Amino acid sequence: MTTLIAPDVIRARFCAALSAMYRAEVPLYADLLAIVAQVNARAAGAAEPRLAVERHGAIRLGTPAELAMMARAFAVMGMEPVGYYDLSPAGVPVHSTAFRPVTEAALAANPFRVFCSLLRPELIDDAALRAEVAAILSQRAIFSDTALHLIAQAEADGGLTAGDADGFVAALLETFRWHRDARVDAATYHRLASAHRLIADIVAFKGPHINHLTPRTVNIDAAQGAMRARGIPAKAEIEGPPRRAVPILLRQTSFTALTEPVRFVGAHDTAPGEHTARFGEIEQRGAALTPKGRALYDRLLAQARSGDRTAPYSDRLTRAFAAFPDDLPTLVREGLIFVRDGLPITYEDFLPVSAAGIFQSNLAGEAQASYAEASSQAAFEAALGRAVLDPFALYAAMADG
Ligand code: OOG
Ligand code: NI
Repeated sequence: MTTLIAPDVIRARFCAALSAMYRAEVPLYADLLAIVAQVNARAAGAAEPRLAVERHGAIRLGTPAELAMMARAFAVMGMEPVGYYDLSPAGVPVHSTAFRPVTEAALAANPFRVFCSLLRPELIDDAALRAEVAAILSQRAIFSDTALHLIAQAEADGGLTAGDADGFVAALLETFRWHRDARVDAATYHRLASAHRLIADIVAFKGPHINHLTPRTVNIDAAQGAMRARGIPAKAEIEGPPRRAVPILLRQTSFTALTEPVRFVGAHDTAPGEHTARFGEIEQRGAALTPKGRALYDRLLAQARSGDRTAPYSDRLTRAFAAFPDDLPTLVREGLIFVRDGLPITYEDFLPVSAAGIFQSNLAGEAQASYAEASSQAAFEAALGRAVLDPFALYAAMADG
């Protein structure tokens, strides 16, 4: 009898391999990890075992077929699509889900998740460019034959043996690797980029290079300060709720994406191109909000963002969130957070406004116009080949009564 490896173990191996690859490819990310480790070591609660491993990464896919296969690859690692995020109101032509472990045991074993976006070509106005994008993407294969074979084998056998799990991790890692050689010439790249820089990032390359990884910190304000002190170009604002006594949801910051050399098809080595995509991020997580709490969060965030523009954003945010209770008994009594045994349940998902802010800060100079097209969870799920899970239902199942 052959022994199959637990999906949690395959996910942990994949996360470790991805982290090692990204640290080698993006040395500034290794610096960021060192800063976060220092900040966490100084903070109370540093003994927490899950702190050292990355919490998430992100990729951007071009076609429904790529998304459907990626969902099968993540399933081998015990990761399911949770939530639907429409980024088009923020002027980003993608919609997304998060592939993540969904049970408490799986989250505790290894919390790694991937924010995964799919291009919405219907948001490209120019019909000729839209056709060109479809033609370019129809010609690319982002998974190796070995990866495809092992995904099918895992599905047929209900898992992978130790040796095959290692083969799977190594093969899938190639899909996430950066490629300096673009698949298009410089003129095509610039045509894509002038429609939207993100379209060039998704379409012009051999695969969906991992565009960032994100360790967890217990003090994001200190980590942001430490980044600045080291001269790392930190994003202007921390995304999400303000600093609070009882942290809620998710706060995030990042260093802005690096401009890196690329080689376009037919280009001479004397005229290198460049592309800006890869960055590093930090996150701090707090309590998962109930639908009632989330509605309050969304309302107060909108208030802060639309408020008096002459005041600094952080002041507007603090002022708006004065209306969000900040002590555990009130949060529980008013039904704003999910709790079990008196403790908040940690938020394990993402926030669409924050995600848009992370995208935008890495698209320097990109206009912020929003797309008028309606969101399309049904189209996303058709591409995915299944429905996404409802995050609120997952938290409700973990909570008391
Ligand atoms: C994903 C941005 C969203 C987050 O942490 O909210 C994200 C991307 O840039 O592809 O990762
Ligand atoms: Ni992120």
